Amino acid sequence: TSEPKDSSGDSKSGDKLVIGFSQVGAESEWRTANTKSMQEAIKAAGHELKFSDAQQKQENQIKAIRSFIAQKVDAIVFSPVVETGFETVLKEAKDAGIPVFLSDRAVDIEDDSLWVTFLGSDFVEEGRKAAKWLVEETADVEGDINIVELQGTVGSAPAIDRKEGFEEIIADHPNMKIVKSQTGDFTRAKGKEVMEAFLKSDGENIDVLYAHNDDMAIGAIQAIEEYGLKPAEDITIIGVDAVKGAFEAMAAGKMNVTVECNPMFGPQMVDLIEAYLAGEEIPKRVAVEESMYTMDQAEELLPTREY
Ligand code: GYE
Repeated sequence: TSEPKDSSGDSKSGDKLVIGFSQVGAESEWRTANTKSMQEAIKAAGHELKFSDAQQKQENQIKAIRSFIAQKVDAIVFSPVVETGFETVLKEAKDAGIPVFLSDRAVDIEDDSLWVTFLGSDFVEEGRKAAKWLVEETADVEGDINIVELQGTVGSAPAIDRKEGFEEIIADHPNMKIVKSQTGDFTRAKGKEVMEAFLKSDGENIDVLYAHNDDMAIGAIQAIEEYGLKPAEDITIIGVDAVKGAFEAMAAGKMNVTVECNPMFGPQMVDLIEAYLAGEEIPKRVAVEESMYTMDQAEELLPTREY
């Protein structure tokens, strides 16, 4: 446990916490930046981190959480790979009196007493932003706009929500159609592979790629070039995350836009954990702040990007 904070918000006590962090994996640039942010923030605050990489597998996360419970950690930070199926293990943590802080991704569980708070982005809003950009960009286009979609990990909060937000906006534009949609599991390799299949079946009729993250967009850009088309010209490329790789692709004229999803919330998470353990009231939902960036801003902003 930690002592109350002073008015500056800094922890007065040197109390060292043991924090278990069950991370999703290392599937994307976003994820590695998020891991680094969390590791650095926990270290800087003088706490001990027990880190577990689940390699995008739910069973690994369940094992990791059980091991954190057995080790009697002070708090668990948990980034659930998918939304469902964690009820039992979260109940075990609650019964052991160990608070769970949801990081980045939400769970779809009715009993919200199983976690303290959810700190992460609004993925539905990110999907809306992507679609709104496309609506504006294609305002003058007559006729159908054929969109292919690379979804994130099946059953994950960002894949479900980014699809929902995007579809909500294009629903008002009957000329916009998602003609193909498949998961690329948030990785470059899978993004490339699935885009190759999309191109092979109907390459000349694809107008837009909406990728649920930049890594898949970057993999797809490679597939488009190998197929003999020009990314960002022949096919409009929309990504999410705003990682460096996207800024590089935009600066090279190969990607049109990326919606920001900020992974650098390690310090915010540490603050929440300390505040909670000091007896403060914590909101059930804490949002991360973010924006969006287009090709024309890429060169100027690239050197300033933290991830
Ligand atoms: O967008 C993607 C990563 O959960 C917000 O997971 C995160 C997503 C992120 O693999 O790149």
